[in-house]
Amino acid sequence: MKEFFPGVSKIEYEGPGSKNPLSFKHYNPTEVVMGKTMADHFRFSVAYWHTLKNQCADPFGPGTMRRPWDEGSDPMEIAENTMRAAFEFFTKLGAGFYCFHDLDIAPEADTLEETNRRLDRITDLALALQNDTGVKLLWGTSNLFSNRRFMSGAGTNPSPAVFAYAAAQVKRALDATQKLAGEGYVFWGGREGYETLLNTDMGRELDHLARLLHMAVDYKKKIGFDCQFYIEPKPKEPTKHQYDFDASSCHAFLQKYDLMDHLKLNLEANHGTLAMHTFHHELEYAGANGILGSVDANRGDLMLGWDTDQFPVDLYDTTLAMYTILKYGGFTTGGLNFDAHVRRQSIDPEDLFHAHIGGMDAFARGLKAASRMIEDQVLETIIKDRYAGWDSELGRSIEDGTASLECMEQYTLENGEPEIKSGRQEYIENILNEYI
Ligand code: XUL
Ligand code: CO
Repeated sequence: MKEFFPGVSKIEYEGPGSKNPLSFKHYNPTEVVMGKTMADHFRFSVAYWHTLKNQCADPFGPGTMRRPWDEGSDPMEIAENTMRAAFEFFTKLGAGFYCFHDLDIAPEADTLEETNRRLDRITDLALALQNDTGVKLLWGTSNLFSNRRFMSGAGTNPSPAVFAYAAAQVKRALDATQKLAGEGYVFWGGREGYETLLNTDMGRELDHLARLLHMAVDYKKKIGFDCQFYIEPKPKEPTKHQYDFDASSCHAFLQKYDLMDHLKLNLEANHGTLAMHTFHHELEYAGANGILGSVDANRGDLMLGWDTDQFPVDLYDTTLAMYTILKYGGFTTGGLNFDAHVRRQSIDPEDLFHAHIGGMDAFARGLKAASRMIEDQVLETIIKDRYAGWDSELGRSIEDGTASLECMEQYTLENGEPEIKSGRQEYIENILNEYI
């Protein structure tokens, strides 16, 4: 069998002293942190579309990647080679999971029938490779944004025939995800938004998007497929405005359309920052509202206004992300999917390993720092103390709804000017830095 990464053997944990760039310095899959192995905490996943398929074209030039699995002229032969290269990569890296769009693994043909046949054929191979290696599917999804038929959206398209095409594709992608025992399924609204409101019926489009999700919920039930659904917020790109703007707009959408029991969020760091939030904010919002599901791990660039999908290496970010994920109980069906690609100049297949190793080590350091903070109850103590007044008679009467405006007036007349306290932000930031 052809080896696609001949210069790389299995990546092992060698510890912080190691000078071997193809080793983990911090991610030790079997090390137990707060009662769970690191592998179980993270459930690291490789994104098929970036790591195997992204040739890194940009608006000024075509892709720069020349991958050995991309050679040949028969699209299905390329697809099969790509799948074999993928599993060689997953196992050498030691990532337990992967994620794909239907069209990443099976190239789109001229008709839906032929595309479906290709998907059936390639998922046979994926299933065999999953069984051989033990690598699992974290989630599947459908690409409802590349083909020109989806230029005006999929579930939100002005044409019901395009809606139907998208729904047909979702059905088959769900079948494929079930066949591969995927633990989740993601809906990222790739073009579910608008370029101009001058030609857009926003209310109707939102109703239609909800219909697509309800159809998927019904179908999942019908085929007896037990997986978690997620929607993935992103504020813009490719459209000027995407309806799933951020965690809170997705939350409002799920509530309005009675979908709260069926979907959680797949939060992507770079999508959060495009929405002018920190990744930490998006995780906290989702956690506090019971919809924190899974994570697309990456980072943006402060100097650029688009989705750069870089590998996460900022320890401040990974610490606060892991702190929040641990605070809300850790992943169940979700995991950390590296929705990230190497830079256009990083053309060696080996760069794919350096990128993932860096991301995994950065999250391992974040986990260790976050777990020490939780053990010492640093932020918990500070926050508990800051809100202690709410455990008093006054606080409880407000929280349990028994107090009225008249009671508040009575209390204030009796007690006068309230005592105010420092928020101590700088003090807390200094403590945080000691843990990082
Ligand atoms: C695009 C993006 C997607 C989704 C899956 O910005 O993040 O790759 O994660 O469709
Ligand atoms: Co993503």
